[in-house]
Amino acid sequence: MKGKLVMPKKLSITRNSSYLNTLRAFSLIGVAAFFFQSASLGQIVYTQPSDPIVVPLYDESPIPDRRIDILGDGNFELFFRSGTFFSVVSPELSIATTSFRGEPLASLRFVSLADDPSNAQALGFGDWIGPEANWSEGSGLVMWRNLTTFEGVENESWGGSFFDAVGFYGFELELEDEDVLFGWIRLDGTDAESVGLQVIDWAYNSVPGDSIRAGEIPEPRAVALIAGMTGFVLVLMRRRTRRSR
Ligand SMILES: [Ca+2]
Repeated sequence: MKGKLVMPKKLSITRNSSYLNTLRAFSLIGVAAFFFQSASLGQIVYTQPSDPIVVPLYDESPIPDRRIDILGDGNFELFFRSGTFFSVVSPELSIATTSFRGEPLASLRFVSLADDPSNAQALGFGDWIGPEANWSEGSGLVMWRNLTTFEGVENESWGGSFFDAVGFYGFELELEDEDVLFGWIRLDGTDAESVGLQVIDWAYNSVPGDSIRAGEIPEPRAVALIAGMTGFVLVLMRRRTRRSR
């Protein structure tokens, strides 16, 4: 009850200063959004080829279109291939093992399974890729197929982190000045039996040493700015509604 008597007097003063506050807060939010974008999300460099890069079963040797130029500088950092190892155990039994691997062409490490450094881990969307990950060097297995032939009867089996899955291959790329960049490559093994392994897209954080989340892509600056402004206007409207009551 007391408040009701005081309110009309204060209202005009509050309103004037609230307009000033509006302007101040508005510009502050804009500036904050701008810097937030430049400091974090704006540093992600994303590449999506027009078509997925397909690594079929029984790929004999690496060919240029399966090589990945992560930085877009004309040099390839790694390639994905499949290769088959035949072993004849006895006249009745033979085994053909095809492995799909990521092969570094630069100083590149990959996120591996915690209990098996030869296997690449299929990271989930949003997983952090940074210094703390399980890093392994060299060739990383992403999926495999075993074809066993026993007395003329074939038995096929598949496995590996990316088999029948879409996941993120996390990498750490060491540059010439020994700075490191973190990034991800999206691999699709859902059509492994019919198509093979598909390289969908990739991204890296261009700030050396800064982590990236699996699947993270650059967010347009304007979107964040508009989101910030919209939120602020909503708060303002609520305040006004409350005051005019
Ligand atoms: Ca490159």
